[in-house]
Amino acid sequence: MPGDHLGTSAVAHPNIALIKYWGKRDELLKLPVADSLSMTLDLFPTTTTVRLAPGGVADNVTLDGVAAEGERRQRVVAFLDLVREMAGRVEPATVVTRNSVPTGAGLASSASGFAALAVAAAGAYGLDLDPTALSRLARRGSGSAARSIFGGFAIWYAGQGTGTAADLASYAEPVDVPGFDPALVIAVVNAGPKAVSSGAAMRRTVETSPLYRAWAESSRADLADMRVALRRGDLDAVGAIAERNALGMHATMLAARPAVRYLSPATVTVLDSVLSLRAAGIAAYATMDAGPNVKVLCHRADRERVAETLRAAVPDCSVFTARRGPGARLSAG
Ligand code: 2P0
Repeated sequence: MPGDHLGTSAVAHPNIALIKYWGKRDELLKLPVADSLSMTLDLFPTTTTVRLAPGGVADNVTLDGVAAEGERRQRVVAFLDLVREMAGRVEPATVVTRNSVPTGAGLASSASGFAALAVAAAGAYGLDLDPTALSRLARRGSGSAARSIFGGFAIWYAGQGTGTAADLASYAEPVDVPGFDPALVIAVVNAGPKAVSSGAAMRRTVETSPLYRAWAESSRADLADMRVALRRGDLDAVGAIAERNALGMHATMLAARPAVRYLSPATVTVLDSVLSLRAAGIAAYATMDAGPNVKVLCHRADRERVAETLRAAVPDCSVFTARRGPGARLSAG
């Protein structure tokens, strides 16, 4: 309940992009250069509770049991400022967040984090927002969070232009593909935090990579092909398009000056084992985000075989198997 002394809690899951978001055209509004498309997972939820503190002097932010400081805290405070401005309220809040995914490891903790915070903070401050407005709000915390408002597959529209009109036009919505329920096998080859944040890496790529424009163009074409492949429920086509889109994104980063390289030797070993699975007739396709970990899309019937192959390829990696999961929602805390 808004203003309840126990606070308002929400849960959200990370999403993995099949067509990547990489690059903003507006840093403040977090407006992307191109549309992207993702699958929300059923693993690694983030639970966030927002409790108003009318007598307090400042926001209090706890992340996985530790008081957040510096830039991490500031990002949450700036988000709460936005919610307060929308709600015409001024009270500070206490925010408590629990992640079940290694933070900062390219496993989309900021997507589940800001999606859960958007739902919880909107509830706590008494904002009545529909899912589109929640998606737009979540985007202001972290671009990819716009997609975690929805379960299953979601497309996030870049919108056009600048300013308020563009802000209104950039949100995610579900892509309805009822019969399509693949597995995503996740090989965590390194759960440590990344050396370059995705925000800084995107900026450097847009500003300095000579390949960036070409990638953004080809990503638009990939998205059109992806929508057709999803509608057909064609896992081979979905996987092939997702894999080429991800490799293209990493290529444009590698061409940035200085290069942004998230992929490690273990990543390449996993990519080789994905190729060997395909050579053996198993439909398996890889995608990688802002980190060395690899997510492999496959039929659910093949998930054990794929997981075993990845474990054998990199014996000290951790392997998780996900499928499509739910959208962000209020929870009991
Ligand atoms: C994505 N990634 O589409 C892409 C692919 C990583 C690689 O969205 O600066 O944390 O907060 O908007 O959303 C990671 O970037 O960046 C991301 P901000 P975010 O999932």
